[in-house]
Amino acid sequence: MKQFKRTTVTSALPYANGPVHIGHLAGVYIPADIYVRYLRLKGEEVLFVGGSDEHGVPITIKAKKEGVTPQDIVDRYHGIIKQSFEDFGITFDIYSRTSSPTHRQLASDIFKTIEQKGGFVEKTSEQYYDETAQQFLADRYITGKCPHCANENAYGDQCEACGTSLNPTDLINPKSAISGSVPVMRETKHWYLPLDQHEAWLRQWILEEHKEWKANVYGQCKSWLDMGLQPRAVSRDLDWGIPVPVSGAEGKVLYVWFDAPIGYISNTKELLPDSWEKWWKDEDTRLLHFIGKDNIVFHCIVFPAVLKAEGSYILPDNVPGNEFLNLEGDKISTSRNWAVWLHEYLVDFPGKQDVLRYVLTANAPETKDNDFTWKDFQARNNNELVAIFGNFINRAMVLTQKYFDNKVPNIGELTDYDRTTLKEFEDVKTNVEKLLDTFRFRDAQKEAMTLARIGNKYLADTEPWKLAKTDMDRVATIMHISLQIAANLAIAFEPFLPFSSAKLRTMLGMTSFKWSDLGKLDILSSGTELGSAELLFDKIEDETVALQVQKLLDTKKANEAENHKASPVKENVAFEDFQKMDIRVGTVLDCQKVPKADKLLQFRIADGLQDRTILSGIAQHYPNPEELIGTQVCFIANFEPRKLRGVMSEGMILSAEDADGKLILIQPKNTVTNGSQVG
Ligand code: B3M
Ligand code: ZN
Repeated sequence: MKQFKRTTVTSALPYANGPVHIGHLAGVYIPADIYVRYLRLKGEEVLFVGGSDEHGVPITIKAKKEGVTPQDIVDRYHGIIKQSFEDFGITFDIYSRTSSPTHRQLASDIFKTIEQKGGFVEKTSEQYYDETAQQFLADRYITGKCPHCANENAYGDQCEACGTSLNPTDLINPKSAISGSVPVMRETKHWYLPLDQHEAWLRQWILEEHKEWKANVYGQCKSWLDMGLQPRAVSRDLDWGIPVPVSGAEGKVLYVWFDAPIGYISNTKELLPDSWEKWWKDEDTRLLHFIGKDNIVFHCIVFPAVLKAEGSYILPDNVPGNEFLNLEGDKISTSRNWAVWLHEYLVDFPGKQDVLRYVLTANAPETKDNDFTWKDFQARNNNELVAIFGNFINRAMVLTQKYFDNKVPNIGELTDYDRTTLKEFEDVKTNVEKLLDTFRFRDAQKEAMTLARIGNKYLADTEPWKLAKTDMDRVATIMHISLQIAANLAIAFEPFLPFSSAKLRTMLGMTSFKWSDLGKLDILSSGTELGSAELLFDKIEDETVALQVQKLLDTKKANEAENHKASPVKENVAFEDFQKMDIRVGTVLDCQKVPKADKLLQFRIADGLQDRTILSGIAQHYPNPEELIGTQVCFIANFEPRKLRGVMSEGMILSAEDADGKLILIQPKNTVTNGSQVG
């Protein structure tokens, strides 16, 4: 493996059209920050670059919706995002923005260089144009009827009702979202990056020379390359962005994905105007991009092709891309407000940044999508941070206070048991390093946690509190070792839980510390005065997480109410057809869950004839089925009988589906005779 002199770490530039949430943190910023902190602790030369991505169509749409300028939008969210990262201890060396003058200049320069080298292809094509607003329409700005599901409000790039991705020309009755007028086709010229011409070296570089990339990243690259690369337009007809810096390009801006990754370089330049180039142009620099899975193609294929076409930049050595984090089983969504927003979390859990960092790392979507649940958050806090980590530190501190006047006691003769314990925690260092070096942060954190487990076991096995009456020398050795384990924890957890590590270092009187001390037994010298013992973590109660769950349920309800449009009315039916249906009322004689079927309830219905059994898939909506006994329901009496789970179901019970998907039985308000027909 090549030895590098320094590392440039970038993390995806979030769009400044909304605040950041736990998905961003888990997928990109925490892993990047852990890695950077680890390198810094090892004394390596590293630069961590972040910033906001302030161009692109979604920002202009949001601005239009709110009646403000795109600049207003990005100013607002850039501030919020930057603050959230600071609050969560993401230690960027610079966090700037793509609207900065340095960035505009550099992105323009790079475009010009490529253009002059003949690295683009110019092509004319037909695109929708709004004659009223006098502008070309981005895909998102065109709405119309979806050819697949007939949704009237599909967008030019996607129908959100059926999820199909579309081209603007697929839409039936297209309309401009800006003026409402019917758009016309008009010719427009764009600059294309001929990715097809880059395919050969990209194949060699990724598929042959970077087999060590994470399987999810490598796999996605491979499938793109295997499909064959197509030229990609790098300009757009839009009035928000960096103007295309060549003549004949009036009204055109650089495509957001062309300029955004250049932001990594511009932000470095803004921070280090005189020495930025060594971070981007020196072959001895290792470049790493931390990103989420939807950004893989841009960082592994498009941006490297841009850099290669320009000619003076290094390419990434690795792109540790993650999958997605879901929230309570659903995809996180900014527009549906289905998220845990970082700024809101801090209002509800002040000072608990590390708890979230810990849980998100423990659950990081490193190889597949993962789920964040409040229950898991609570369990990991209570059962791991409080019960293992916090408990060990607290015992070590309290015992030292009690027996040694709050000073690190002298170490005496080691027993075999001590030596076994020490060996175990020396191994932890090797393992944690191996895992961090290969971007396996969840396992690395788990491994670091074994230090606390070792510490707890050591105290439990040696029982210093029992020896205190007979052998204070031995107690001194035990506490000396325990405090060294605590100091090891402070180092090992600095990358993961920086706030708690700092607190712990103060408690242990550690003024300086470095990664190379990890695994050692002489981090704290005997006689060192300890600080006062504080709780590192505290228990999170059921009520607290219940409130968060309720908050999400409220969001869900609000979304569903907003989105639930009654479905279109079906084709007309003739009266005779309706009459074929025999709908009746009956009284529930018995109702219970069908064993081993989550959804089914088995009803016994008095129907005014010989009674009947009907199975109905509403069990999840009626958790106490016995409460239905004695009430009346409506059912289709002549519904073809069918066997379900070995039981013959003789009819179908009617229920309505509420906006939130809940099924509610149709029940007459006043009691009617069993067997009465509905019509
Ligand atoms: N803003 C997309 C995203 O936030 C985009 C990343 C740019 S990285 C140069 O997912
Ligand atoms: Zn559709």
